[in-house]
Amino acid sequence: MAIARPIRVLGLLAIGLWVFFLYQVFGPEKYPKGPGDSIKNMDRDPNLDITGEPEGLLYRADKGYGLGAEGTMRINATLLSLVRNEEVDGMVQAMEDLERTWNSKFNYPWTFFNDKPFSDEFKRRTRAATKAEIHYELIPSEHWDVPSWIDDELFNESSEILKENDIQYANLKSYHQMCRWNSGLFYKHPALKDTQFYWRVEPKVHFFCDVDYDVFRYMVDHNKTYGFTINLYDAPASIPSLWPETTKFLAAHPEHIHPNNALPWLSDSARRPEHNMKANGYSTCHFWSNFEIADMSFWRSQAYEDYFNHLDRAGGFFYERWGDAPVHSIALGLFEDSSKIHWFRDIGYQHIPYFNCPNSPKCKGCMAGRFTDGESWLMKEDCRPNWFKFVGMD
Ligand SMILES: Nc1nc2c(ncn2[C@@H]2O[C@H](COP(=O)(O)OP(=O)(O)OP(=O)(O)O)[C@@H](O)[C@H]2O)c(=O)[nH]1
Ligand SMILES: [Mg+2]
Repeated sequence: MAIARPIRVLGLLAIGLWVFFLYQVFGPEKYPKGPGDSIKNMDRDPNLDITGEPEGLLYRADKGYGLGAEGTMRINATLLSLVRNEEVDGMVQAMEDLERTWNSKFNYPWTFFNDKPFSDEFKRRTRAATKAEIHYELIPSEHWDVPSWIDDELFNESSEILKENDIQYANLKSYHQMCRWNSGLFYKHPALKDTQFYWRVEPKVHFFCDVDYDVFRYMVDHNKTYGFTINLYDAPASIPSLWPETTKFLAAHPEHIHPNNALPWLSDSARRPEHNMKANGYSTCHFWSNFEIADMSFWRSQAYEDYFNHLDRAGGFFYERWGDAPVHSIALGLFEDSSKIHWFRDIGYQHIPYFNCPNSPKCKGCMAGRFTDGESWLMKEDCRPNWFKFVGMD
C-alpha cells in the first residue's frame, strides 16, 4: 500500500531530526566559545575550567597577619605602584579592588613611587583606602632622568618613526623613562633595600576574585621567582633591535643562560611568523608586567644587572620603545629556571583591554574565560597558548 506523500515527508523529517539529535549527543565534543577556540595549541581556554586554589602549603590569614607588630607571618614584601598624582582616582579604585579581594586579610604595606612629590590629596585619599602601612617615595633623579648618552635629536627623530608605525606614547619622553625605570631601576630604590618581593599594581586595574592565602608566602614556599596573569604578543615596531641586542649580549655572556630556559617561547616563529620576522627573531611574547608578583633577587642578580646595563647603553629605551614587559620577560625566559615562573590563574585581573578571569565561585564581576572585552582581533594577541605548550600551566 502506497504511503501518502505528507506522511513520507513527515517520516523523513523525523529521521533527520533523530540523526541530528544523535550527532548532538555523540558527535564531537563542544565547549563554550572562549578565546582559545580560534587558537592553535590551545583547544580550550583553561580559564573555562573550574579553578581552585593552587596545590600545596598555603598560609591563611587566621593568625599573624594583624596590623603592625601583630603581622609576624608577613614576609618582607610590598604592594608597589609607580603613579602620578593626577591618577589618584584610578589608584584608589585599584587599591579598593585589591584590598577587598586580598590585602585587607594580609595587610601587606603599600609603597608608592613618583618622579614628583606626592600631593596631600594623593596621600589623604590613598591612606583612606587601606588600613595597612603606606610609604610615599620620591624617585631619585639619577634613576629617572634621561641618561647622558641619549641624544635628544636622535630621540626626536626616532619617535617620529615610531609614531608613523602607530606606536602609542612614542613621543612621550616620560613614557620611555617609565619603561626604563620599571625595567632596571625600581628595585634599586633605597626604600626597597630590605624588601624582597613585590606585587605591582597600576591605577585603574581590577581584581575580581577572593584570594584567601598569602601569595608572597606561596612564592617562597613553592620556589617561585615570578608570577603573571596575562601573556601577550608585543608590537614588533616598538622593539626591532631588542632581540638582536639580546643575542649580542648572550654571545658575550653565555654563562647566564639557564639550562631550563623558556627560549622556545621567546623565539617561536610558528604561531605568528610575521611578528617573529619583524622583531628579528623574537616572538614578542611577554608577561604583561602591569601585573607582576616577583622576587627582586632576580632583578638584583649579576645576570640581570649585566643584561640591563647592556640594553641601557644600547639606547633602545629611548630610540625605540622597549617596554619593561618584554625586557623582564626575555630576561626571565633566558636566565631563570622556567619552572620558577607561575601563572596565577586564580587571580582575576583586568588592565584594559585584557582579562584573566578564572571560573570560580570566588570571582565576581568578570566572565570566566573571557580574554578581552575589546575588538575581536585583540584575541590574536594572546600568547598564553605558547607558554602552556612550551612551559606548562604551573
Ligand atoms: N610617576 C609617574 N608615573 C608614571 C609616569 N608615566 C607612567 N606612570 C605610571 O606607570 C605605569 C604605566 O603607565 P601607563 O600610562 O599605565 O602605561 P600603559 O599601561 O602602557 O598604558 P595604558 O594602556 O594607558 O594604561 C602606571 O602605573 C602609571 O601610573 C610618569 O611620568 N610619572
Ligand atoms: Mg596602564
